[in-house]
Amino acid sequence: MDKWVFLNGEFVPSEQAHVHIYDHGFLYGDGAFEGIRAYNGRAFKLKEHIERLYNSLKALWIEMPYGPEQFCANVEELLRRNEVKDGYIRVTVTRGVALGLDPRNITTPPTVVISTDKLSLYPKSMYENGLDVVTVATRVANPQVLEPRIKSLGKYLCNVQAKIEANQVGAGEGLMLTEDGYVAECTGDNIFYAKGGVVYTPPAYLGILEGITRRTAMDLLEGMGISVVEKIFTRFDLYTADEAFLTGTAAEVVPMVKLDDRRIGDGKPGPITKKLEKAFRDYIESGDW
Ligand code: PXG
Repeated sequence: MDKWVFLNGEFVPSEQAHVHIYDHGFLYGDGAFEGIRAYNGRAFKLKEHIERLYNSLKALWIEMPYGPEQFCANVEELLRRNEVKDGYIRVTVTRGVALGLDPRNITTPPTVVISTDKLSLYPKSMYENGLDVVTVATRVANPQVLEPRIKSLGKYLCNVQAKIEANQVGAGEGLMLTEDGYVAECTGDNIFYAKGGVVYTPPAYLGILEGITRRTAMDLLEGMGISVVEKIFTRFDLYTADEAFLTGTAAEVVPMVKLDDRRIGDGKPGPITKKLEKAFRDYIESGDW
């Protein structure tokens, strides 16, 4: 057997972990997910991830038959069974099974899948040299249409489209703007820049995902005596910034050295970014999270 998967209340061998063809997640993108990192056998910020998941489900009106504590216990049990040390945990919850979009037709509990996997690490050069980012045409969803704070499956169609756009021009990431042209976030990362020793990042209400790594970075920066201000800004602020970086579960903290072919600062990872990368690494190693 390859490994265990948690599926609808049971631990099953991965080759037997199948989801129904009429699952609402599959048919309509009707569900929510989380991507979590495991470090040294423990899920990083598990409580925060599961709290965000339950908030997503609440907003989507998907009712879980058990609470977040039980969910966390299931994740931890899966980590033990699969003997994961450093890896990736994928959590997916959908509304359940029914053909037809009317949720009243659903007769099953929500579909719950938890799986673990190896983490495909980014090349070391990405951290050493920094990322080349381009602005993509695909905008983040307008909160009047699709609330971006819900980590919903359906919303990620925009992010996949944005990633394709970035790939097509060979960029490391795609910068997504709001409909009004304000800087929102990248396809799977939050964005920060520093100017005059102060760090800036867009506020959550602008229409971004409230990243768990974003919060961690903000706390670590404040702990180092560096102010972090949430404000609305445009690409001009990034073009003329001293330095910039991205945060996310997959990339952790990664320098961003170019936007739309303009060098940011001197085009090298900046001192605040490097300090934060080290603080993040130390924080992970401390295990005190
Ligand atoms: N913005 C967006 C749009 C994201 O999808 C982040 C910011 C960073 O949030 P966290 O909480 O990770 O700091 C994300 C995170 C996946 C996957 O399966 C996607 C994310 C994280 C982990 C896995 O592609 N997105």
